[in-house]
Amino acid sequence: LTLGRDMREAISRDQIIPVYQPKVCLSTGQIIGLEALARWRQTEGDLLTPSVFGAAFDDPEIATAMGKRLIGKVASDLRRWLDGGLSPGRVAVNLASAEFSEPAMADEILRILNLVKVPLTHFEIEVTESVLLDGRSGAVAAALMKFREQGVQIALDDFGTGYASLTHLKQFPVDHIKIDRSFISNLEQDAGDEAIVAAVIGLGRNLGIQVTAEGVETSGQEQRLRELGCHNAQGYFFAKPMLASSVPAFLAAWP
Ligand code: G
Ligand code: G
Ligand code: NA
Ligand code: MN
Repeated sequence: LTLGRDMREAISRDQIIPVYQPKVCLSTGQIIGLEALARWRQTEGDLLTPSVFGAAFDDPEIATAMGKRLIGKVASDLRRWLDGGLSPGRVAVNLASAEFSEPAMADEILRILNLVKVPLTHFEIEVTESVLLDGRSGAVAAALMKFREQGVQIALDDFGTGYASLTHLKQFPVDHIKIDRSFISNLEQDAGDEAIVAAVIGLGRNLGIQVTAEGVETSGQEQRLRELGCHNAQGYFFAKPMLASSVPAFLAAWP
């Protein structure tokens, strides 16, 4: 309850902002996109992570309000970067289950994205498997189809930690799979983790779905993932999430 009040206030004061973490193509080394992650910037300048306010994503009204604000900022950041001649690739935004409870959500988000006149193919939506499972799956599938018809791609996040993942790949329009970082951290030491990662990469390749490894922290992990044929990777090894103001210099300096 206190969190709800605090978050409404944070939203109205425009304190919910995106930070951006790059995604890298493992075969070319190029930046293929950025994931936007929500942060709460308090008056003192501290950036709080969703470990403090993430519960607010469970409340349909607050989650929707935060999501729209964030997406508006993401869209205008992208507009500015493109105008500056930068190539940030596709920018992904996370959507929580609660945000799908509002029937007009997809149309509203598409409207916000269209305001900046950036082709919708520059955007991506990330949802976890739990979003697909929560009893609103018909509404979720309809919303995802609507995004995809407009060129927005869909990523299935934290893949491998949910249930019935393989059915989801048939039932929902999925362009990307993101392998949960719990399978990556011991990739080089744990043969079981490596087998799972290799299987997911094979699945993606056979289904024509791009696979991204999350939470890559070492060059050894990056190398192994490349050998296994993983398309893309994201993690502290490449870059930590950064403020929008740091993105241009980062992109310019990237080899
Ligand atoms: O950086 P990290 O602490 O950002 O994120 C923690 C968790 O919060 C992750 O599971 C991430 O997907 C989720 N998260 C981060 N930003 C958003 C957002 O804007 N919307 C939703 N729904 N979840 C987010
Ligand atoms: O659930 P989702 O995958 O959206 O959340 C991504 C979370 O993982 C965010 O909290 C982000 O800050 C964090 N993260 C990103 N890269 C790394 C990494 O290399 N190591 C660890 N431990 N966390 C990471
Ligand atoms: Na995500
Ligand atoms: Mn994830």
